[in-house]
Amino acid sequence: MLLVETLLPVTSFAAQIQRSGAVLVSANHYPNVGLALWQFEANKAQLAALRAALASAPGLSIVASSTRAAEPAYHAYATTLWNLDTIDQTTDALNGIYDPGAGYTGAGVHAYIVDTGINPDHPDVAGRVHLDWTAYGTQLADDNGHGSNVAGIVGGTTYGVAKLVTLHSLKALGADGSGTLGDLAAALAYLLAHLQLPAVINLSLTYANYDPVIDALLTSLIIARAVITAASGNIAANACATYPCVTAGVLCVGATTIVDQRAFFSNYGSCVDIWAPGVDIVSMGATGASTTTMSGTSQAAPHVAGVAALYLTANPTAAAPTVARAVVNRATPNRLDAASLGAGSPNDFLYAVWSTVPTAAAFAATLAGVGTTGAGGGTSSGGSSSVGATTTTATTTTAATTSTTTGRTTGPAAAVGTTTSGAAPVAGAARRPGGARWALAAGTAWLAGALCGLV
Ligand SMILES: [Ca+2]
Repeated sequence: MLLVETLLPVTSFAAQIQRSGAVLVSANHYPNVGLALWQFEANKAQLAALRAALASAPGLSIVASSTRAAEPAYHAYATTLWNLDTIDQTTDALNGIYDPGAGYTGAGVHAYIVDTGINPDHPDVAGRVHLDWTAYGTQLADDNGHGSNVAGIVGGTTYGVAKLVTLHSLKALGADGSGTLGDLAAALAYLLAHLQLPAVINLSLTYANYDPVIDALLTSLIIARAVITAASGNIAANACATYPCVTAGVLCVGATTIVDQRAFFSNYGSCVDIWAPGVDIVSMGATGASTTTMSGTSQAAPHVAGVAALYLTANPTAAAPTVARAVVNRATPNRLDAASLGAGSPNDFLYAVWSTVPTAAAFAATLAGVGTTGAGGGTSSGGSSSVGATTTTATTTTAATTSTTTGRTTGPAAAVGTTTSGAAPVAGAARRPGGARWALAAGTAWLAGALCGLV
């Protein structure tokens, strides 16, 4: 561990990190406890440049690990992402933490993303992506962005539900976000022959008519112990007419908003099994370290896939129907605005916690205090501005597809604000800067770092 004292105006930290060439992966500010934490990834040269630039600041620290981090003993992630924040609790009062519970990481679980491809180079997933199959010649990587956004929700280190899952891409959808039922069937047939367990399969796509071949393949995959999640569709209609969501054994997922209402575009009804966040979801983009913000039941389904992967972390030999039932049974009942859900819909919202939820004090205790002044009390200047969102966003507004083609189910963005800044503070947290405490999915030439301090 390296420790460097720093002194720069709080508001310049994010820019300073980016000027050094390092990749800023998150920024969190907890003004009522005087704590700010920026997480970044940098190579050695970038870290040296950052260290030099911050060389004269007391009360702030850079903590870096020169090796790929081992899985932390305990997982509680400070986050400004509302979608992650909300699924580890039973109300919509966000607390700035996503904590699926100790040991629940998705490590060892294979998550298959049948979509437009996955960006294998994004630092959020680098080293954990396998580009298994494509229906598009030599085009393996994501040429659309939809698949990367979806994959990041399942398993991104920053953006994801199951942060250590192994991701597999099956590119059945083209650059325009649509594909043929034949290509979907081919992808599923490939999966049936090459499935590695434990496994989840996410299908953020819909088609309008029953297809016996695809249904048979899905059933076979479920028997083979793959847990399958699918988007309920984005046409604000009864999901019982939406395939493959309606296929028996497939977890059919509807989309909700930050205020616990059905997203206006989300399909609904008795064929929906569970609800999950699906509006203004920030995740990784198709190129480099870019990010995208997308809305749709396409974004809701991978949250459920991630929670299933968390369950499989601890229950790797469970049958797929057992996992699906566990996920639905674990959901928070009657949390959502019932009037918004649509006729026949269950009122069950995804809950990601399979073990004890920690107290805020327990979370604070896991932070490694470094380079502080006034340990246990700290100093707080108060009134510092919070760091803005760590992402460059682009909202995708692709509508659902119909008829005989399959298509991604990212729908139009709703007019609901994001929570990428001003996250609720960690109540009762000690005034101590945090340390690096996440698993880094980058190569060995990279360092994980956290710039933190009292503000
Ligand atoms: Ca939370």
